[in-house]
Amino acid sequence: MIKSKLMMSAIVLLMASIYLPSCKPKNVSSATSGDAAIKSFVAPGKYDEFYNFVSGGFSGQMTVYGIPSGRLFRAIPVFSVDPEKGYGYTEETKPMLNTSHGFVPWDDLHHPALSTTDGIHDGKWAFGNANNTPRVARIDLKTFRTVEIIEIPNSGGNHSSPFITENTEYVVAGTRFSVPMDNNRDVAIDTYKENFRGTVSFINVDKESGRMGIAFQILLPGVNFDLARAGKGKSHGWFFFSCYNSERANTLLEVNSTQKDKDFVMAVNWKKAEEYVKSGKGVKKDVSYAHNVYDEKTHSATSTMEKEVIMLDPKDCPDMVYFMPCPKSPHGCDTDPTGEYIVGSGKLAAIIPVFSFTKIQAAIAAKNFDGDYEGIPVLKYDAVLHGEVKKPGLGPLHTEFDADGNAYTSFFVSSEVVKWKLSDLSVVDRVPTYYSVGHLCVPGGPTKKPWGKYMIAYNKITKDRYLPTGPELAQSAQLYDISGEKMKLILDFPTIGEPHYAEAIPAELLSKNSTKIYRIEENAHPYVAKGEKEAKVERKGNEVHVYMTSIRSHFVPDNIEGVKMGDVVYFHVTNLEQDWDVPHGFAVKGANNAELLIMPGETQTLAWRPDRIGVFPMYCTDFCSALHQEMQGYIRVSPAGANIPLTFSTGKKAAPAPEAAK
Ligand SMILES: [Cu+2]
Repeated sequence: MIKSKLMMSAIVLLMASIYLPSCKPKNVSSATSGDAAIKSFVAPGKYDEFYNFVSGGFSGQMTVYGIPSGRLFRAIPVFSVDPEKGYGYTEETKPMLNTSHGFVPWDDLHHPALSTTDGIHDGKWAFGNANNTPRVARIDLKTFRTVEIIEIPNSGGNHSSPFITENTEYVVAGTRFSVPMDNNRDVAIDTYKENFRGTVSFINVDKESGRMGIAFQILLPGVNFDLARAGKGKSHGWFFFSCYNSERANTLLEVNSTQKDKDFVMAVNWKKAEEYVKSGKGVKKDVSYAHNVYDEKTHSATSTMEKEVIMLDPKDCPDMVYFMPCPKSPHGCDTDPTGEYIVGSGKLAAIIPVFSFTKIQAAIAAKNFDGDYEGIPVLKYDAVLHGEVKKPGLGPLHTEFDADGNAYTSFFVSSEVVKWKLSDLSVVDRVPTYYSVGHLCVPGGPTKKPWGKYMIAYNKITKDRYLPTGPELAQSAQLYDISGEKMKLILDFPTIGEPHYAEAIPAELLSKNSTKIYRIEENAHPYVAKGEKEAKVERKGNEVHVYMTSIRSHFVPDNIEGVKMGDVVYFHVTNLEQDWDVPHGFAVKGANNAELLIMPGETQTLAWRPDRIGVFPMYCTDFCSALHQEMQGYIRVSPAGANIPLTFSTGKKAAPAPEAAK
């Protein structure tokens, strides 16, 4: 009773801290260091030192900023359609957003993860999670494009994702919402405790191609999984997941899931799980989930429905899963660069528990259990604890590390970042954030080799930090210099959507591999025109396929006649340029779907369904040359029964369309 009253007052405090505008400290400008401008200044024409991959939260995209300048370079469309790039609108990219629920145009991306080899950033891929309709995406860091998306079955909100193992053997996906499973899905919500279960999925990643596949899932009690980190070094082979709602409440969670003093960090021995899968302990489950892959040779995506996953039940697989008590609704669950320490962060806690991997192993060997939770052994808190960071702040959320044995923990409620030492757990510095920081990023912070130098705080509230822009304000990041003893705020920069989590990587690891063009001779798109001579228009029933080319500053063909009402016109536009940074665009009047943006050597397709007769202009939308404005054409649409032959031309008399194709 007392505990729950205390908890209520903590919640009231938390609410107050969210809504009180008076949280702005006096003399804000004095919080910025005197040489801030020099430290974050990247002169015109100079490069940034790091790429910062930031989740776009509810925008469903990932954004890329330069550090230390805070300049925005790119928004990478991942789980939402994007009118700047045509992603999700072109015929080639629509399959990327296909799911077992059909086409989903907008999702919620929370956590980027950058691939590692031997625990160190390798610059190959970025992964991101779709929170709402559970999926994991892979982005190719040569092109900064989403090339694969896999849906996660038996999941109800993919928050605890996409965290990766040391050699990117696996990407994990833990479900936030537990859900009813198998054939027992139409159940009363208040049968939660009997019928709802959680899962974590291990998705394997091919070392060379990066191609993903769900290796296995683990069936778990109906808690909410929040975040996760793989072990590394000595703890390689283990994965740690924070979970809350061990009360297994299904309503008013802000009260009902905060009743217990401690929830859990779950430790999974995934090497052991692999053995169980090999020895046939897994049960095949009938499911249906989309697996979407973009092929860079055909410039097209395919979507395949997969039908099966292997499920491991800890009941049949002893020594695979353990719970460790962790105070007050844990969010962050972070392993230090050595892999020895696992830092839990209870959202409503006033201490930070640090677990020791060595002690976890000893406690497991000695069966030093505090009973079980739904059949899974619970390790004794004191037996696995390295120690607690005392009085660090209120509401620890997430921890990153530098290479010098320091940890940086964000505090949402007290709106600050606290630096502490892993060796003796002493607090050595604290700085305010403006306001209510969520995750942090130290370049390389989750890896074996933190690059350090900067710490970036991603804040939930920006009230009064920028010029007002109506009811919705820009969310923001704040950059701190951590090269000295004291952390120094050096820059604010606005972000797109909610900057939920981010990773940063040295620019040189990516910039040298960046794709400049697609080679036209390697273009295997079924509707490519590899030169103007191959440009043509073909009719197949009511489909009209335009094999169109674009090069500065004209289309071939640029005059098309013979289209009739009821036709669907597919403009397959190949950009013939073989020069870096010369995209062309394509738009036709009245297109309900989209426009196109086509990279050098690429083919993209716009499907156009004319809704009236007439002559319709079309033009290039990406300013490509001095005569960009001249890059235009016309397409004529006649009545359904008209006798106008299909013809096409550029700069000469119209040629008839090939007879054979009619
Ligand atoms: Cu152009």
